[in-house]
Parts: sequence; C-alpha cells; structure tokens
Amino acid sequence: MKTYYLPKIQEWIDQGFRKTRKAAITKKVKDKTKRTKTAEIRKIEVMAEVFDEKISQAQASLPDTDTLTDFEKELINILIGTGKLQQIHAKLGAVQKILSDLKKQHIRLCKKTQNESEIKGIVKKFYGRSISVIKSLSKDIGFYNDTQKALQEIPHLDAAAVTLILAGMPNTGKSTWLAKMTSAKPKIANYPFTTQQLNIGYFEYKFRKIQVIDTPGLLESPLEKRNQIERKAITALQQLNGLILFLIDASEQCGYELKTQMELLKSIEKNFSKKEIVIIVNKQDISSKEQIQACTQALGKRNYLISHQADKELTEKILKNIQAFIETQPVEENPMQV
Ligand SMILES: Nc1nc2c(ncn2[C@@H]2O[C@H](COP(=O)(O)OP(=O)(O)O)[C@@H](O)[C@H]2O)c(=O)[nH]1
Ligand SMILES: [Mg+2]
Repeated sequence: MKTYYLPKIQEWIDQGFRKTRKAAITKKVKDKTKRTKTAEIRKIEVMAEVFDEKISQAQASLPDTDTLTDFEKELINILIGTGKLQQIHAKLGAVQKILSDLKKQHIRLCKKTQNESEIKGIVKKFYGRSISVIKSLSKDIGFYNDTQKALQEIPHLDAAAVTLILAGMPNTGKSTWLAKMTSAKPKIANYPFTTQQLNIGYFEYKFRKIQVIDTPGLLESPLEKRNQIERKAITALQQLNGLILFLIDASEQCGYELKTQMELLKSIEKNFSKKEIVIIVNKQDISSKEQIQACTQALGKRNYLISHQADKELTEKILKNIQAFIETQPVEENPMQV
C-alpha cells in the first residue's frame, strides 16, 4: 500500500482548471454548437476526474479495516481514535458519490440543450457545486494526512506467524537471544510509543514461521509505572497471537537483583494473564549454583528453562516447551521463504 498525502483543496481546484483548459480544445467537430457542447462536457468530465482521482488514491492508501490484525487495529485506535479510520473512509466515499452524481446530472443537462451560453452556464454551476463539495473536505484533509503519518509508524508484523514477545529487565540478554535465535538480521520497526524501535526477527520451526519481538524499554520495568500511552501500547501487544519469553539473569550481572526481576515477572503475569509465559533462567554460565537455586525457588511451580545464550539446545528446548501452543495455531497461507 503506497502512502498518499492529500494536497490542499486549492491545489485540487487549480489542477482541475489547468486540465480543463487543456481538455477544451476540440478541433474535429465541424458543427459549432456540437463542438462547444463536446468541449464543455469534456470540461465537466476532466474536473470530476481530477477530484475523483485524489479521493480514490486516498481511499486506496488507507488500510481496509477488515484486513487489519487486532494488533494493528488497536494501534490505529490508540493513535487516531477509535472508529476514526472508518469515519474517514465513509466521508471520502460519500463525497466521491456526490461528485459522481453531480457530474452525471450536469452532463445530462448539457446534453438536453442546444443553447451554447446555457451550456456554459451549466458547466459553471458544476464547477461551483463540485468545488463546494470538495471544500467540505478541508477539515478532513489534515486529519487524513495525520492518519497517514501515524500509519507509517505502525510496525508491520506477520499476522499469521506465531509470535514470541521478549520481556525481562534490561541486560538480562533479550537482544542477544533474539540475535542468536533468528538467523537473519532483525528487522527494525517503528513503534510510535517509545523513542526506541521494535526489533523483529524470524526463524522457522517445523515449517512454521516464528516471529520474535524485542520491545526495548517497554517490557523492561513494571508496567504499573507506565504512562497512559505506554500502557495502551502494551494493550496493543496483548492483542498479538503468541506468548511471552521472560528472561531472568540468574547472575544478577544485569544490575538488578532477583527480587526486582521477580517483581517485573509478576507485573507481566498480571498484565498478560491470557498469555502463556515461558521463563528462561539465563546466564547459567556465569551464575553460581546458589544463584540458580534462588531462581528456581522464587519461580516455584512456574514453567521455566535454565540456560545461557551459548546453549545450542536452548532453541530446541524452548520450542518443545511451546510446541503445544504452536500446534494449536492456524497454519499460515504463505509458508516461510528462507
Ligand atoms: N555470560 C553471559 N552473558 C550474556 C548472556 N546473555 C547475554 N549476555 C550479555 O549480557 C549483556 C546484555 O545483553 P542484552 O542482550 O543486550 O540484554 P537486553 O538488555 O536484555 O537486551 C550483553 O553484554 C550480553 O553479551 C549469557 O547467557 N551469558
Ligand atoms: Mg536489548
């Protein structure tokens, strides 16, 4: 979908008149009245075309709400307001229909008369009416263009892929894990709620495409402390079809005590209560037995894996853990191309 920004109304009008002037030159028709009529009708058509083309382009470059994922819908609602996208679609559609009716109506009137000055009068009336109709869009243009800008900020995720969302305090090893797990360089996507961007990586597992998302800053401290917009951003993440991988740095080398890390885990558990959470007790290589033991004790009955970034079997272990989840997910239509 190509982004299209709507120009100011005055530009529509100027462009319309420029084109009608060019279009009005018709030499072939011998009969003068007939020639005038053909030329004048052409002016109506050309002006209508200029307006229609802009509206069509705007319509085409807005996403079709039916095809958006819940995640995208939620983000759009946060960014531009609930239901606003449908409102713009409806407004553009309504104006387009009125213009098309005006065009037909005035062409019909032109065809009915043989009086040249009357024909010219009808064309003038068409200009006046159609311009006043597009002028009614003036306020919407700013909003439409703001919407387009906002849409650019929305990360485009693969709706069909199973998604693993990384969470954990800073320096627990999330980015390292993403880089190791996903073969290709992670894709960077804007996320309109943080100054940082999302890192998105992909890998294949049993012919399924798995999408891993690292959200710098967002799931790295208790969610209760977040401002309203960040909380909404988290709400959007909740709409993703997948589960959470929560990393704990058992060595505490990340700079956070186990207790603090557990507080974040509890906050994530509370805010993502509908999502399965797989816990990775990370940095086993630099943790003492006591540190690992402290982790397992704190985690109690939770589902966890003990590992470290260099562990080649980690991926396999994690995937075995989440296999039941993966298998319940619908298979995507376009299998992964590696
Ligand atoms: N020893 C050890 N270091 C790790 C491990 N995982 C990550 N690190 C290191 O921990 C630091 C923070 O990792 P990073 O992936 O940036 O953490 P993030 O802030 O959670 O994304 C980096 O210096 C990594 O090299 C691990 O399993 N063992
Ligand atoms: Mg990181």
